[in-house]
Amino acid sequence: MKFRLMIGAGVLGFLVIAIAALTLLVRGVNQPASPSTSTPIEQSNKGHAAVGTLAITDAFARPTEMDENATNEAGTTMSKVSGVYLTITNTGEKPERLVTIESDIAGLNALHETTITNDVAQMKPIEGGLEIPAGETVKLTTGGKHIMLMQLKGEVVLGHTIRVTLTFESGTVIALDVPVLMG
Ligand SMILES: [Cu+2]
Repeated sequence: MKFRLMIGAGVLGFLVIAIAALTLLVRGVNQPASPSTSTPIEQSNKGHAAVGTLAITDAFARPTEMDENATNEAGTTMSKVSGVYLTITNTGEKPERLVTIESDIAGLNALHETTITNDVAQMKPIEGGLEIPAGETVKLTTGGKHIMLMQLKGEVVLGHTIRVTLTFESGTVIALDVPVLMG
């Protein structure tokens, strides 16, 4: 029994080293000099978290992209942005409201809504937070409501995770690691 356990540990150790080496290799090839404050994926529960009667599922962020709308919003020239998309489920008996969003990669984290007028997609801030009615699920999607990451402190890199903290009006705080995917 003990012997078997030791073999298991040996194989696991080898796998961990092999994966670490591969990760280094891939990162080395893809981003030779890209500055980033996000961290590589290491948690298995990335994109999911639950506290009390609130659950976040299927969270993901998109890699950094240029945003033409930033010109209108911030009154500055085009800037780099990213978006976070996720599903919030409220199994409680009272409505909840997402009021504050923070992340380790952006200086400004805002709730946005994309609307299409005359075939032109436009984004505008959602004022007053986002309500999640009792017993319901609200989805933040590409092309719908979403979290906009602005004033980026570094690149949002494909394959890494960013740390996002959601604060609700009730005082519930949910922190989760959001994987960066091509959504
Ligand atoms: Cu937006």
